[in-house]
Amino acid sequence: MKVKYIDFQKHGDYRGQLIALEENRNIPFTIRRVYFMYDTKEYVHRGLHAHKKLKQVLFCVSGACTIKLDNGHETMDIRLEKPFQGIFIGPGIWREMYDFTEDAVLMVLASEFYDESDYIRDYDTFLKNCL
Ligand code: T46
Repeated sequence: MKVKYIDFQKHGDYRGQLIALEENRNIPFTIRRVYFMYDTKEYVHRGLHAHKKLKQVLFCVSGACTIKLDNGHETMDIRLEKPFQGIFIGPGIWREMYDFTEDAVLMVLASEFYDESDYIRDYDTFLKNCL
């Protein structure tokens, strides 16, 4: 699966923790876009699509949520619950985000500007592309 767990280095001292994110260093692409979601209701499922080209790194800077990843052959669930834990998702992976805590802030670094034509929103079309 084109998915990789990233443990960001913590620069901690007596004042607390600091995480640094650098393109083409600990983030494996050039960062063209950053977005985040918050105030997500507990029962909500977001995502439910794949991307043709986009690479992303997702992490919860606050709270927690679960990401279901599916490459058309196997699925895995990852709980993002620490600000230093990130997940790299490459193209061709169906994703679904759910079980958000009330305080969850899901931050995403993306390799491309927003482009609706990069989305595969139909699961059967996604599966056909996986063959
Ligand atoms: C993804 C998962 C993890 C924009 O105008 N610009 C943007 O950069 C984004 C990401 C969204 N939007 C608009 C498009 C929709 O009208 O914001 C609205 C909500 O977007 P969407 O329904 O696509 O959100 P999610 O949570 O289902 O998916 C998002 C990303 O779109 C997607 O690339 O991988 O987060």
